[in-house]
Amino acid sequence: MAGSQRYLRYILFAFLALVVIFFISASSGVGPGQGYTQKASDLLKGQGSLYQGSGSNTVPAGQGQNDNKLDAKPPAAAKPTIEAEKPAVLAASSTLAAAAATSSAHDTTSPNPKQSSSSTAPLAHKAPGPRMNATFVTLARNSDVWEISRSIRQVEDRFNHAYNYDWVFLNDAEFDETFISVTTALTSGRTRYGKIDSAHWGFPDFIDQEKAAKVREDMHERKIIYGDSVSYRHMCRYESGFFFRHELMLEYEWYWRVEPSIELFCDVSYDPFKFMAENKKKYSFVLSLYEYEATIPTLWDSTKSFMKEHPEHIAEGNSMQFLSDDGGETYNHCHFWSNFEVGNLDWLRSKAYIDFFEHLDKDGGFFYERWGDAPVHSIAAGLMLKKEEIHFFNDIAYYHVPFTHCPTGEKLRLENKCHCNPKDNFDWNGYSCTKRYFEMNKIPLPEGYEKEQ
Ligand SMILES: Nc1nc2c(ncn2[C@@H]2O[C@H](COP(=O)(O)OP(=O)(O)O)[C@@H](O)[C@H]2O)c(=O)[nH]1
Ligand SMILES: [Mg+2]
Repeated sequence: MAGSQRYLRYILFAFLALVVIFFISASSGVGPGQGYTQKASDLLKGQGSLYQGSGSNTVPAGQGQNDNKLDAKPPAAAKPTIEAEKPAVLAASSTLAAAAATSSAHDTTSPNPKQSSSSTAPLAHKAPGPRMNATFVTLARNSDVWEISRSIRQVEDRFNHAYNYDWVFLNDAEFDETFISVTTALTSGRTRYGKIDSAHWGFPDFIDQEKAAKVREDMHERKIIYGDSVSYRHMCRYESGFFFRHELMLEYEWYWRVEPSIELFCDVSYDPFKFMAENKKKYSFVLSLYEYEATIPTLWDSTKSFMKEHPEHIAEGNSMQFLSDDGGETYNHCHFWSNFEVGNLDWLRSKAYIDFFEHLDKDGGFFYERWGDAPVHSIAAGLMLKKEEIHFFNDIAYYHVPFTHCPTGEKLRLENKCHCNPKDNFDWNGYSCTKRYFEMNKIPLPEGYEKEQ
C-alpha cells in the first residue's frame, strides 16, 4: 500500500512538472524581443480586449499585438471614424497612426513604419500649394550638434515635415562630418553648410585692441554674462550685420532663425513665411524683454546720432513708442528676443539697415561694450519699419532658456496640440515688453491674459 502511494506521488509530481513546463514555453513564445515575459493572465487580458473589438487603444502600443493567434480582429478596424473626423491639419499624425496600426496587425515584431530610414519625409503629410523663397538659418559650432539636433527635431515635427524648407547652417569654422550627417538626417528639406568669411568674423581694423581687452577684463570682474568673451562678441556682430549677406543666404527672401536647445510647444499648421508675405510683415517675434543695461550703455546715443544723420531712413508710423518712454530721448531697453526670428532678408540687405549697422559698427560698441544682436535688430525694426510690419506670433509657442512663450488662450493651445504650461508664459510678466507692443498697436490684450499672468 505504502509502495503504491509512493508511485501515485511520483505520477502527480511528473504531471505538475509537465504543466509548469507547458506554461513557461507558452508565455515565452508571446513577445520575442520584448524584454520581459508576459504572464498567462496578461495574455488572456490582451486576448479579451481584442476579441471584444474595443479598439487598439485598449492595448498599449507595441504590446500584445504580436501573436498571430490574437489577430482575430485587427485593431485598425475599430479606428476609422475617429480619424475621419480629424481636421486636415491632423492628417499627418493620422497617416502615422494608420501606418502603425496596419503594420502592427500583420507583423510579428513591434510595428516599425515601413519607410526609408534617413528621412521623415515619406510618412509626412505634405502641405499643398507653393512654397516661399525661404530658409531656416542656424549659426552654430560643431560642438552644438546635439543641442541643435533637439531644436531641428522639434521644428520638423511641429512644422517643417509638411513644408520641407531648406536649412542653412553657418559656422566660423568648417563643419565636421558628424554635424553634417546628423543634421542632414534630421531635416526634411535641403541642408546647406557655409563657412563664414573671416572678414565678417573678427575685429575690424579700427578697433583699439587694448581698450577692448580692458573692457572684457572689467566686465569679467563685474560678472556680466559673456562679458569677457571675444567669440560671443564676434557672434553678436555677425548676427547683427552679416548673416543675411552670406553667399548661401543671398538666394533667399525670408528666414527663420533657429538656435540650439529651443523648444516648440505647438503645431504650426500654416506657413509663417507666407503669412508674413501676405500680410506685408518684415520682422517678427515671440518674446520681448528688457536688455541688460550694462551691455549697451551707449547704444542709444549711437542710434540717436544715426537718426540725425539719416532721417530719410526713419519710417513714419514706426515703433518708437515701444522703444522709448520719452519720445526717443532715452531707450527703455525693450527689445525683441532675436534667438527666434522670422523675417525678410531684403529688408536686412536694404540701404537703410546696412547704413544703420555700419554706423553702429564704427562706434565700436560691439567690442567696447557688448552690444547684442537682439537690441540692434529690434531698434532697427522699431525705427525703420512701420509698426504694422512687425508681427507677434502668439501661436508659435517657444522656449529658449530661461523664457517661455506659451500662447494665451486655451482654445488655441488645444487646437494646436500645445504641450506648454500656460503658467510658464512670460508675456504678461513685468519683465516682458509684449504688453507695450499690444498697447502701441491698440490690439486688445488676448482674452484670459489676466488668468495667465
Ligand atoms: N559658429 C559659431 N557659432 C556660435 C559661436 N558662439 C555662439 N554661436 C551660435 O550663436 C548663437 C547664439 O549663441 P548662444 O550661445 O545660444 O547665445 P545666447 O543664446 O545669447 O546664450 C547660437 O546659435 C550658437 O550656436 C561661435 O563662436 N561660433
Ligand atoms: Mg541661445
